[in-house]
Amino acid sequence: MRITNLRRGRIIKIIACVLILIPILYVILTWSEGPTKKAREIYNAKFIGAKKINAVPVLIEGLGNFEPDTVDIREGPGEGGKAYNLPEDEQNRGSESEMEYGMNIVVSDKLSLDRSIRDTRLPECKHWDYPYDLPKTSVIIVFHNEGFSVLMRTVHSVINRSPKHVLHEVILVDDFSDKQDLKDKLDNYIQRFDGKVKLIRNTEREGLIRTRSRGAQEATGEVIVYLDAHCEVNTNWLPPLLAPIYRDNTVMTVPVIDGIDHNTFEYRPVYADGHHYRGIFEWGMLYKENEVPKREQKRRKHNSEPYKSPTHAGGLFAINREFFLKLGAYDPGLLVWGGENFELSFKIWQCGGSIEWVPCSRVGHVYRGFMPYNFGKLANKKKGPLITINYKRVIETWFDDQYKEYFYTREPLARFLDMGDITEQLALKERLQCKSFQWYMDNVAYDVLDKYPQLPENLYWGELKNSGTEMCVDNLGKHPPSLIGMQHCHGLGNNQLIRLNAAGQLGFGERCIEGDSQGIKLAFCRLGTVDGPWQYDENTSTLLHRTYKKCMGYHPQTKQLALMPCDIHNAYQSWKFKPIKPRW
Ligand SMILES: [Mn+2]
Repeated sequence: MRITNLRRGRIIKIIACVLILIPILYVILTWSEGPTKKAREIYNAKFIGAKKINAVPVLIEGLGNFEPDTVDIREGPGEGGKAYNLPEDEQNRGSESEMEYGMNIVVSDKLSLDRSIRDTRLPECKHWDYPYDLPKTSVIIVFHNEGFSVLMRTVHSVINRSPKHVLHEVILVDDFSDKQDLKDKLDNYIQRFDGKVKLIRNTEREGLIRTRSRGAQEATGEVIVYLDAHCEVNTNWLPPLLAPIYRDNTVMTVPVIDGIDHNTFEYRPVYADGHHYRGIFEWGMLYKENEVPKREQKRRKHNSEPYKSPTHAGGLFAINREFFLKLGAYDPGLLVWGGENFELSFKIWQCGGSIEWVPCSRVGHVYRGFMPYNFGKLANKKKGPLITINYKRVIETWFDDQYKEYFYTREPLARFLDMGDITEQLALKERLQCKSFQWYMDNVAYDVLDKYPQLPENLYWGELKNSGTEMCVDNLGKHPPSLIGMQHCHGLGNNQLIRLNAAGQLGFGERCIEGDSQGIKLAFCRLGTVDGPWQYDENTSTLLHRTYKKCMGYHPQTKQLALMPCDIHNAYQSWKFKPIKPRW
């Protein structure tokens, strides 16, 4: 009896000791995280007593701690994110500015730089408390010949809608613009921000990718946020973007993008209410989005919480600066624009980090009608399409061999491109002991193969030449669905590069060729399939549509391509795949 009592007493003592030791150990272990942690404690001290501080966001009953107390109600053109239409006598000038900038600068000039926009967030977003001592942030905005008012509205929205103690600086990086109003006028204008807005300029054109890396070098905040130069950030956009990085500084976060119309500057959501999408890709490295799969949805308690994403569109994201530089920033061998979003994404995931999209952080972005500038001298240095060169560097560095084949199947000419030297990139991958692409596909991008299955090899690829006309099948640069036609063979690929794969799919790039009673059409390939109805017979040179049991042929009277009863003696039904040899 006594003995058991004694034992019981001892057990209680041991438990008590353990209970006391755990918090002490916790403090010791977390203390060793270094000076940033200590700085955080100081900030915390200011806020303690006012509200409980949590390392992770907490959903509360009332308004979240960073929410503005009042809603910004303003009157005037474009206020509330409404569309603005020019009076008739200014419409010509407006159209001209659209030709010059890819967006209507005359409209933009009419709207206040401080205009209000619709709060497009889920209602739940207003009720999150975030850690008060979020990391100091540098917002980096790269621009080249941007419209002055569009650029400045981006800056105004950041200043107006970010917590002062978190926004460390806004860095404008000018990639060698030549527009007059981006010179002295800009220097003078930013004086009003009392040093919070800095401007640095390239002395020659570097391209978006290198200019962004330069911004990261010059920034002094703990976290950097990249924005395009034609954005408007929405209510309380920054804290939700920073909270996941506060928790874990290897997380890169991405805001959900809203659209700003390039003609009327109307602000409106791109995505259906309450539905979440994430970034994926197809095997030609075109960026795609997919509704967040169940597996990822289920991991979260609330629909407004961040979710993991395989990749991102490229322009807008937040990342710990040290982590970004440790990953080598962007591969300096990437040229101008394109593929850098994939490079960064694969690198982050495969080398120990992760990407989260943040529904409560909304940023409006002007989608331009077209790219209003050329690549200048930058394009002269390389032979072949710049973007495909970039993709090749990225896939040769980060893909496993099996997946590289899918890319070359989809982009057969890429094999012939000179991608430059990737030794440094491979060394970085080795040094950081990054995981395989297979690991990434299994654990992160597991929804990609559902939408874009592995590609069967090409049985034939090149131009498809008709013996009767000596002309080549050409998609005429149109968007699907549309009839395709014939043009003189030019041997350059582009709109004449056709592939027939081992599963009978005939296509241009990511598009498919289909045939029916109306003719031969360019069509969207059915998601999740890589097969098709076509069969080429080398002996008879005919192209059979197996479903309709008819052959593809040219109709000399209508000058249209059509499905017709097969006739092996008809030269207009005789086709030859002619390999393309790039001239770069
Ligand atoms: Mn943009």
